[in-house]
Amino acid sequence: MVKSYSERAEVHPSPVAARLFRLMEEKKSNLCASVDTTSTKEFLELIDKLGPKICLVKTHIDIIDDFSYEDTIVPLLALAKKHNFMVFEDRKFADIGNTVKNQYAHGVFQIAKWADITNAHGVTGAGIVRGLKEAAQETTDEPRALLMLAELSSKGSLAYGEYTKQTVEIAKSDKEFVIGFIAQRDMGGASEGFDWLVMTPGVGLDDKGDALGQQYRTVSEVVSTGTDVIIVGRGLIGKGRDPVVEGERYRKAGWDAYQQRLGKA
Ligand code: 5BU
Repeated sequence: MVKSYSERAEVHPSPVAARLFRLMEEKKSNLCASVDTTSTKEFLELIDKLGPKICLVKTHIDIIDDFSYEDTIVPLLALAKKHNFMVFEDRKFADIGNTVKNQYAHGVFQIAKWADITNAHGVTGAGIVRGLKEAAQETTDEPRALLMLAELSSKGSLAYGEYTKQTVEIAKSDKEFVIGFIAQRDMGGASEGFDWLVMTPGVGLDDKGDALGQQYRTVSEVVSTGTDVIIVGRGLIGKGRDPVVEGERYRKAGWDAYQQRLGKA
């Protein structure tokens, strides 16, 4: 039986996952907006428009030309409060534990200070989880969480088979800090007591892909194969699209697909 987001919130060992599940239920949204834009002004304007429709904002903070903590992050956090969404920096850490510890907490972006969630590749082994967790603990009293990159949406991705399996093994090394995966489908774990969140990029209702290897699946396809949170970028904010209209369209599609998975629709 598929459990509801609120049932999962009640017993989840991670306060980050529990909070996310609760606000998903409150806002009736499993939509994460990937706001891949290069100016702070546009970034904040789009997020303000999409805010009511989403549970999560996914950032690539290093693509913003005029980034500053004061002018980019402080207003982002104000919008997160105003619209009640959480923040996920799609940093894709991929180095040894000691290096990612510095990359997560320091430098220009200081990701550990403001992002509720970030993600990491398993390629360097389980030390990456320990390094990131230490950085979080040394940086802030706020709860932080990690997603492991088990699968990717792009054509020709090398993350499959044994690589994916071993990445899932790494996730088991920390039940509280690792809340789940970026993946294209359910990654199991329930029989061993894990309740992993699966977030899925490469979701689009109008396009099949792009010229650089991206591949899109529909909302109902991904939710039916185990996705908890749909990640949508250009489907919401691409050229010629109205983010308010598309935000509601994807929110509704995601919520309807979730209801169907629960057997309620
Ligand atoms: P799009 O505009 O919906 O194609 O954007 C997808 C976003 O998700 C973009 O920020 C990518 O970096 C990110 N992404 C992805 O597309 N596929 C993956 O497997 C992973 C991340 Br991991």
